[in-house]
Amino acid sequence: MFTDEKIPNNVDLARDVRLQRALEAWQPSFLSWWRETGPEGFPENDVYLRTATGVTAEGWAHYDFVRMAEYRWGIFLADPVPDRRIGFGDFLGQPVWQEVPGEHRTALRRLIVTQADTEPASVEQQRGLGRTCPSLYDLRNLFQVNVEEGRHLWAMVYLLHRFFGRDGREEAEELLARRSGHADRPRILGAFNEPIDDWLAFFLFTMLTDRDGKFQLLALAESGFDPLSRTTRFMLTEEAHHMFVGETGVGRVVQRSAELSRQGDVRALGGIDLPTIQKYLNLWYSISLDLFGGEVSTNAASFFGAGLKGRAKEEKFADHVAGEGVVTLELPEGGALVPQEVPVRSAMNEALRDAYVEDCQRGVDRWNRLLEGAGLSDRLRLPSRRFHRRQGAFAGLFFDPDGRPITEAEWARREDDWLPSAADRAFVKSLSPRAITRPGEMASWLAPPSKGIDGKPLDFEYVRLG
Ligand code: BYC
Ligand code: FE
Ligand code: FE
Repeated sequence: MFTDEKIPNNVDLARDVRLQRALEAWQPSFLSWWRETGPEGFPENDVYLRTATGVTAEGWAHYDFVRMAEYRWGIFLADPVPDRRIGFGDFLGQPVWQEVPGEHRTALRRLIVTQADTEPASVEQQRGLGRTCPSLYDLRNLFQVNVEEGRHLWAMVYLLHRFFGRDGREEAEELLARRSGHADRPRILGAFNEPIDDWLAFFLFTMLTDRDGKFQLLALAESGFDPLSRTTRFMLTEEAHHMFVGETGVGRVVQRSAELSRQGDVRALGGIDLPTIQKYLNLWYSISLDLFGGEVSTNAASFFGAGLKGRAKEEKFADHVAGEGVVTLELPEGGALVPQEVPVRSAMNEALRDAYVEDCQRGVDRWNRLLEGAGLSDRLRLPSRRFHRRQGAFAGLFFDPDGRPITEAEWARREDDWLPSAADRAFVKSLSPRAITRPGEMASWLAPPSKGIDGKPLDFEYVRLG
């Protein structure tokens, strides 16, 4: 039996007995899923974690030592906007929905389930990383990300239980039954079935794949279904930290790589060379681009028309109906890239991808300033969006990182120059034979962060090992 105290919430859970029962029935399954597929090791350790205890701009985060299994996964919706109206699509200007409109039920459930599925998937993917953490600070950040992805699952399961009746409850069970990378019951989207076997992959995942999360959540925050909008708006405040972990994580690897390159061979000195970092970047960027779906998508067009999923920061666009007009996309046709006119609504995935690419570029620019500051002329860069795609118009075709079409034979010849090879992965793994858990100590291959968490010093015991 849980109470408001055990599950912090601002949805008046105590007063909705049916919902409370449904969530109570789901909670033990969640906890056994967490034990089975959540972070390996450290189950009894106190971790210095932030917990959401409200939604006000200041002070929603409460920091304290908690054991992860006792984390208070809460249910929070951002405050309602008075007289909120649907901001785009065919129902532009009508009051937002507080209940699910019957005709949009299937589409909405599908959007929510797809979003929900990524949250536990990422926890599963990151399960083993604690065993090779580069510092106690990083270990704590990993666990922070993990418990918050767990909370994001709770956020979506709340919507399924509260608004979708029996099939919502069934979907909530399924969310705990699928497994990342499983042959028969994999997670829904490609990126969430890829292994994250080392911390360089973790940092690129939180930089690039959590950033897909940011843009998908921004698009869902525009939704005419108000509970989804309010839930995702609050999730976005947590997402910022995940991307911070990724961007600064890669930045620290780049920094160390630059320092070591002035002393000699980076790998021999225990660092990760820039070409290897670039290959990891190529991999996780291309996998994450796939998460936006096809360049031309009737799904996206109908989500938009129905007012279910908008564009990131919809208010910045001039035309919120987008009922007519075309955009020109360069798409493959008969072995060449040909400019094609696509109805604006059918190109909504590409519009969201554009915003994402721009945001990624800003992060890469910051890494490059680190390289510049270290006096190096080498730079990192985002590959072409055509490179290594498995979804959308470029899937099944072959392009080099500049986006030039190549043959399959050339791809096979060059793949190991562009994506992490088995040897690269083995090398990165070899740098972390064990967890580094002495407070303040850092692995050889990354620079210390510029500051600690919540004003604590770098040598703070973020995870108590005693
Ligand atoms: N992998 O019309 P299309 C996050 C499927 S991340 C596998 O082009 P659509 C997080 C598609 O389902 C944010 N399948 O695509 C990050 C469709 O299947 P059906 C997650 C894919 O529907 C880190 C078919 O291909 N949130 O929060 O316009 C850690 C044709 O699709 C993929 C969301 O995704 C793929 N990559 O767009 C933790 C938001 N891409 O109908 C958390 C909700 C497409 O033929 N989801 N397909 O069976 C959506 O809005 C849409 O489902 C998508 C796809 C944007 C993902
Ligand atoms: Fe999340
Ligand atoms: Fe996240």
